[in-house]
Amino acid sequence: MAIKKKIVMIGDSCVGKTSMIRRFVFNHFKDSYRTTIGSKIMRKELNVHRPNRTENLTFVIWDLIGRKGYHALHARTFVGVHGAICVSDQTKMETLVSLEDYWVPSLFNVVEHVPLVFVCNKSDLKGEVEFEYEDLVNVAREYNGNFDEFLPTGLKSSYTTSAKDGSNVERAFESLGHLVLSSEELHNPVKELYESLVAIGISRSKEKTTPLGALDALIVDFCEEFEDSRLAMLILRQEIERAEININNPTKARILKFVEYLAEAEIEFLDEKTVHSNLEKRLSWAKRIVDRGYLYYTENAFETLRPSI
Ligand SMILES: Nc1nc2c(ncn2[C@@H]2O[C@H](COP(=O)(O)OP(=O)(O)OP(=O)(O)O)[C@@H](O)[C@H]2O)c(=O)[nH]1
Ligand SMILES: [Mg+2]
Repeated sequence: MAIKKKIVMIGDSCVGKTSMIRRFVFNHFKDSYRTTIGSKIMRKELNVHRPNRTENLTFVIWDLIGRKGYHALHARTFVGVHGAICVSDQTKMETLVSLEDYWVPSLFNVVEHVPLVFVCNKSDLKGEVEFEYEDLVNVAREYNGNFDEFLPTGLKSSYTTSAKDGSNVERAFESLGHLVLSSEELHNPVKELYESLVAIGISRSKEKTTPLGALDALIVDFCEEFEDSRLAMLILRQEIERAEININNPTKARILKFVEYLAEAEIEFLDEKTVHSNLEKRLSWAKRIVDRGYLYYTENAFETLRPSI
């Protein structure tokens, strides 16, 4: 029987998370860049050759926006994760630092000590390299102490990869396959409940007065109406694009528009009273956003104005 495992791609914007999935699932590469709005889910089956038998493993791969600050969205995505691919860009030192400072701690806040595979991507850009493979191995060692002993000869828990020319992409996923099967735990409902409480707690307590914090809260609030987070994300993506929000740098004016669009979308599947109370609640969050004085919201128009002084 196929074993299903949820894994997640973590790492800064533009490091190549989506490109690695695209290479692994479709064996394809695109030069153009389009940031991942919210999260996206892909599936891929792989055979993992264990010492005694071959396991048929289905990876449910969650692709995530790499913009930092979406604490609630990230925490929600991390619930129930069995492993992660931690992606850095070998041409940008700060992307390696981020894994240590931000991404792995955020993940471990929700799911403790799941196995990780570390990659420095874009190895094809040889002339622009800012750090060495050994630097990556040193970071990986901090978290993956003895994980390597679960891997068969030839596989590792750190790689230089290129989504562009395909090198080591499949091996990185295959290694994670071995690691998640090795660290398989018995089903533990208490732990799962705890994990979801942590995620909800993070979403409630977080900073909602910045545009990013408010958008983060709105995304998670909307998702909570849905059992099917894939469908929720599809609607969210559509409404985010319709409101012309730059997900990496959202503004108050656009978020207010987005809140209206969410209510329009909800009319399709919720009763009028709930839609109205959701709208009131979300408007109150959006109105509290402090936009550092650059943006003004007027009743009739959503305009971006530069202060005259
Ligand atoms: N040369 C080279 N370019 C790459 C490689 N992987 C990704 N890219 C490029 O880097 C850019 C960003 O790639 P994405 O996969 O969209 O990055 P991401 O991490 O998903 O970014 P967010 O969704 O914003 O978090 C795109 O223009 C890709 O074509 C690689 O291995 N080599
Ligand atoms: Mg992406």
